[in-house]
Amino acid sequence: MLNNVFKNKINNGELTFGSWCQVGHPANVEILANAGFEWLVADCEHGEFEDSDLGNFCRAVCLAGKVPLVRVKENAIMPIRRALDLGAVGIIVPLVNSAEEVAKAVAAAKYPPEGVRGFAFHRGNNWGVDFAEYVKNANKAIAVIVMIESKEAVENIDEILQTDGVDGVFIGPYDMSGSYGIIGQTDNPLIKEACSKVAIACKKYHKTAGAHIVMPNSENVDSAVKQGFHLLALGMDTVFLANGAKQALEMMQND
Ligand code: 3PY
Ligand code: MG
Repeated sequence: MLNNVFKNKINNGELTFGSWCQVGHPANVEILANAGFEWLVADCEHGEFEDSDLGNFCRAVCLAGKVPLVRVKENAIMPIRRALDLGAVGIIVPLVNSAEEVAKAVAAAKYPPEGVRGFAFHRGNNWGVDFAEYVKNANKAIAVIVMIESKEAVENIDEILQTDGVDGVFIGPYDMSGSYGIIGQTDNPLIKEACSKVAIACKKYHKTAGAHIVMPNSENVDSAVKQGFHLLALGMDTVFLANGAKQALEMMQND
């Protein structure tokens, strides 16, 4: 169940595309997996996901041969433990602003002695069948990614990336725009400059540079790749549905 394929890929700086699910139904996973995304994120911070949806989310992602990741609802022990126990192979932790906060997320995600994760039988280790194997590999194989979504985090990017156990970062463009006082202006030069600083720091410290491009188009995806981002989440189930529906109606109105 747990292997190093995803983590090796991101740590090697390979370009990889995934997407984001806000609706906690496995059908959305199947649809996005069919489209070809390599990994999918369950959004427990802003999406309609309960803990009880996460097992089925991970099941559906694995059945489709893709990688299940969870954006936990907050930087705390239990949401991180639940996501991993239910089968996530990586966690994305929102609103991390300092090295201290990174250390807290890392501790929650790692078994002792590196962290405080509790030992048990759970879906992640095949309900105990693969207990020993899972415990042996988990600290290495599970990706810990923190979200950079504020001016403070951008200012602290060096200490954030130098914290033990963090694999990389993910830009949250909307929170970032709010923090810079330009709510929703995700393409504003101030945000681009902040993203560039983050990408350069990731390169310096050999960490994964990720970004969520909520409303993807060829320009913003191309620009993120050129800046050095290689872990790219494109869109979300809700955005794809809304855009597809709107396009169909516009087509009829233009006829
Ligand atoms: C943000 O834009 O703030 C996000 O968290 C996107 O996932
Ligand atoms: Mg955010």
